[in-house]
Amino acid sequence: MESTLGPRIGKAQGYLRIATEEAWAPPELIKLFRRELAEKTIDDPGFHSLWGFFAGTSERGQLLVDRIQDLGERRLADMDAAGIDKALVSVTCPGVQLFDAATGTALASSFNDQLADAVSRHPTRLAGLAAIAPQDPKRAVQELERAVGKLGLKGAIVNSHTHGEYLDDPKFWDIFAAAEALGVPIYLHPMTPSKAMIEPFLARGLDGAVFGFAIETGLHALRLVVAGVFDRFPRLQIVLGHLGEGLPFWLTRLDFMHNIIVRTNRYGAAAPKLAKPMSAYLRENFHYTTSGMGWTPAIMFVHQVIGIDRLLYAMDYPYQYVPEEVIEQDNLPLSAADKRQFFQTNAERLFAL
Ligand code: 1DF
Ligand code: MN
Repeated sequence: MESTLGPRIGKAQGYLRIATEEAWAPPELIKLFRRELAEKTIDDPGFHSLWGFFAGTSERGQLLVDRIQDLGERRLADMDAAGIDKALVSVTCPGVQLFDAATGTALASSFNDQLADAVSRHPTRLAGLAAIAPQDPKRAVQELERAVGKLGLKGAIVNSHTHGEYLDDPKFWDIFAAAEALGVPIYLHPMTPSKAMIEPFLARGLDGAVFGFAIETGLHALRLVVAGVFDRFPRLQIVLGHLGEGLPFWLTRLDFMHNIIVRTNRYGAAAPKLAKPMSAYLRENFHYTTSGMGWTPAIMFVHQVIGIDRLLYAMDYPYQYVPEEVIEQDNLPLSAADKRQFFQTNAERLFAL
């Protein structure tokens, strides 16, 4: 099938193209990132390794900084040029999770107000996910409820670890309870590996989106599964980008090995017996987007082992603004019905667009 990108061309294709992992940085966040890069008061080696481009003057850095702040004409023009009808926007990683609890909580509500305001100016082109600060779980729940109930945002984004902590710790579970009750998903977006495991990645420049992101975030997702989060919250939906950070490739091995672990009770309460095999949760409680992975064989593998109902399009603007990848995904060897689910209706259903 041919593809012609351009404004609103999705309609001519028989589907709208909805991109679901699209980054935004409020100018205030860029200012705070730059201050932290200079002053180094926060002990997060991954942040200091990767985020230099926000302070530097490289061509890629400049382009990213220009594009990522915009929620108006610049972004819409780039969407038009790549044939993207609607972008589900979220604050870029690590977002408000970099800061202390009070700062992160205050920033989250300010950013959510700003995002909702931009959506109200371009309601057909933009939708948004809420920023929340897990550093203060109680306030995070309140902000999620406000952002969804009052501002019309469509769920929340969490950028993997928060100061080295993972959401499988029960102190965070009220956030899952709230998301489940509201019927909104949580997008588990990558972050550089936490301090406890980043060193061997840093030593060879593998900590960022090249690989470290996937290890950190895939681990986080599996920690949720084996902790029993989805036995407790069976309707909770987690969204993973980058085609699930590699996890769909692991389904049968996870089941085989995890079964041995729980049968022999090797880790006691840390790895409890679950109601279902690990793969069942990865099929029933997760959705998978193609952010940064516009590659036909990998997408078709996830289509085969997970299924069309949980596969969604994402670009990862502005980090991977590659219009050719939209053409590749227009030309996936899928039926017209599956392609419409992939680009449009799965996102509309999952995020209540
Ligand atoms: C990069 C990629 C940076 C993604 C990101 O946030 C990011 C990158 C700072 O290429 O450096 O979210 N990503 O999702 O792939
Ligand atoms: Mn991203």
